[in-house]
Amino acid sequence: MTDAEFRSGFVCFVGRPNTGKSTLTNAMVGQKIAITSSRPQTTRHTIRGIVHREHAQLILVDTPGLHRPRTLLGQRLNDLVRDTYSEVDVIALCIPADEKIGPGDRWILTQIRQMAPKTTLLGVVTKIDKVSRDQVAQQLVALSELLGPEADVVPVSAAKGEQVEVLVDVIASKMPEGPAFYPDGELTDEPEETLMAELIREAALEGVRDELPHSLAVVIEEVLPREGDAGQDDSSPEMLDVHALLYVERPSQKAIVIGKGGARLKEVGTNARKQIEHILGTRIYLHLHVKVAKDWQRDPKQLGKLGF
Ligand SMILES: Nc1nc2c(ncn2[C@@H]2O[C@H](COP(=O)(O)OP(=O)(O)OP(=O)(O)O)[C@@H](O)[C@H]2O)c(=O)[nH]1
Ligand SMILES: [Mg+2]
Repeated sequence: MTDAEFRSGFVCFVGRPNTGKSTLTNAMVGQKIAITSSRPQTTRHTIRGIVHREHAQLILVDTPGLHRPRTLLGQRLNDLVRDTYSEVDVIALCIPADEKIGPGDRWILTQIRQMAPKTTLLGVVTKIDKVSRDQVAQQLVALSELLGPEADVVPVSAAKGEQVEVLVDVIASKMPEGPAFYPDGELTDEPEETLMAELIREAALEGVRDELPHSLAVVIEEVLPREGDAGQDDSSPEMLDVHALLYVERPSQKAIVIGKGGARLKEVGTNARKQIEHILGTRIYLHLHVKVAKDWQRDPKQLGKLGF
């Protein structure tokens, strides 16, 4: 038998905030490249994850959750997602198994149909470990009715790794024939500084409530090799000094992020450092500073400075 044809292409995961898009991206890639949290609106830029298989390469585009925007940041994120619709081969609409399909989901579908009427649409029911089999079946039917008879619907649990490989196969089958876009082994095109900033933000999101998650932004200021640390031994691992700024919108938020006697910030630093070292394979020393950038989510100038 001759080699089966190689397929490659782009798929974007879209859905309301908190529906498990980034967790699914990580599960399919097999490594954490996108941060996740129980707070909605965790993802703030499109993140490419690359899935390598013998006969296919999939480029997953994880996108920010979509909802009616309340700030300029929200508007910009929505625009960003709409822009990606036209650049992909498949759009996968993610709906959690444990929440009823609602107006927010229908609004997203309308947007997809307007922006990319010809793009292959796929339904994904996420978080199936949270409900009974019956409820999964009901959600599959409901999603199928929403998307119409042409669209496949796939149930998946990224947390438990259930059906992840099935989803890879289904998406691969919808990709055009063509060569790989990325070299073997490359799992993302995220710059290391972005990954670091995101892992710090993820650690800082842990345990904070209400408006604060939305008000947090992280910028890496400087990454410097630690001088003299290598000592005489050339084989000793490199050490990096990473200087990061955590932006919040109000002084009261700064106090929360820092915590009593700096305890919270220290914990954030420890957690983020472990994750960053794991991903980069390098020892790092994290210097975290918290700054107030008043109402940056609504301020075009500040948004620009923060990269939005
Ligand atoms: N039980 C369970 N929880 C999940 C699963 N997938 C994601 N979650 C949880 O759902 C929450 C949201 O996950 P994310 O992956 O950050 O969701 P998202 O869609 O990327 O969210 P935004 O970036 O804000 O749009 C987190 O607390 C995850 O741990 C799953 O398969 N099972
Ligand atoms: Mg996300």
